[in-house]
Amino acid sequence: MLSRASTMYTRIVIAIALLMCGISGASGYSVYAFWDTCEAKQLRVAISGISAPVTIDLAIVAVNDPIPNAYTDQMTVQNPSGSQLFPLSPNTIDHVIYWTDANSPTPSKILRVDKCAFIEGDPHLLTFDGYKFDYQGVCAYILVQDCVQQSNPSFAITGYFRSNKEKSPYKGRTRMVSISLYIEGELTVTLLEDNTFEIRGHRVFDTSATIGHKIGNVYSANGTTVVRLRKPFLTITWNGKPHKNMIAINDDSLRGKVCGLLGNADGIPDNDFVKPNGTPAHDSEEFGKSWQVPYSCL
Ligand SMILES: [Ca+2]
Repeated sequence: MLSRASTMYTRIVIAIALLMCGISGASGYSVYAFWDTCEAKQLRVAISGISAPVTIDLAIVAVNDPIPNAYTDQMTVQNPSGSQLFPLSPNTIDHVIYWTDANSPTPSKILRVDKCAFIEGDPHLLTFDGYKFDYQGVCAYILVQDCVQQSNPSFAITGYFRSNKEKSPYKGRTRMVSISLYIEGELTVTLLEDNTFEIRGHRVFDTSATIGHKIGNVYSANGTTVVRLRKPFLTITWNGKPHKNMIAINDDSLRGKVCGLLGNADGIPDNDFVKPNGTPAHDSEEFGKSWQVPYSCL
């Protein structure tokens, strides 16, 4: 295990040195990273598809950090897969993570850790830009969607809000009970309250599944279900029973080009309360209703 460099300067030099080194080769397995939680400032790096233990070197570099922050570390994973948590800079949410190994020493960029939104409880919401509000809806709502083609979005993620009283679904405090992902208008993945999931309307009984070639995959373990999409490059993390959901956008091209209850991800919290017609909402009730999915209040 490499220890962290003792000074910030040394950390940066080591990180840059790691990024610059290079021997050709291919690992044959997958390395990916995602937020562990929005607030914890921790990144989970995972390796899958290996047939023997592997060790990779990581360079974790904070971007747009008032205090330059970068460090290297190392992780070893036993087969067939595993993950490890790494701390991030407390000063910025933007990071770039590179990895190398003996066979692939040319640094590979995992992702730029970007925007993270959060929904939990009854329900409390945190937009991608950090605006907090509560909304007691009882229908399905657009959480985030492609807003460049708002009438025909390339992707949309919706959440179903329902009362915690089963016999009175429209009374009492509510929480989010399922999430649906639409790709090009097609219902592609549904995450359910019991942490099972469906792909294109069909229940999946395995703990992991491929959504489709070059689209992404889903896996579920220990009460957490994760959807990793390649395009758009985002991650949905769902804990059904505590009704917790996190969506991380790891694609710079989506900055300011999404909309829904979780805002526009342009870095400005104050402009997140905007309705589909582009006008600002006065309160969370007006805002929430404006993003209601038509005919979802059965
Ligand atoms: Ca914003």
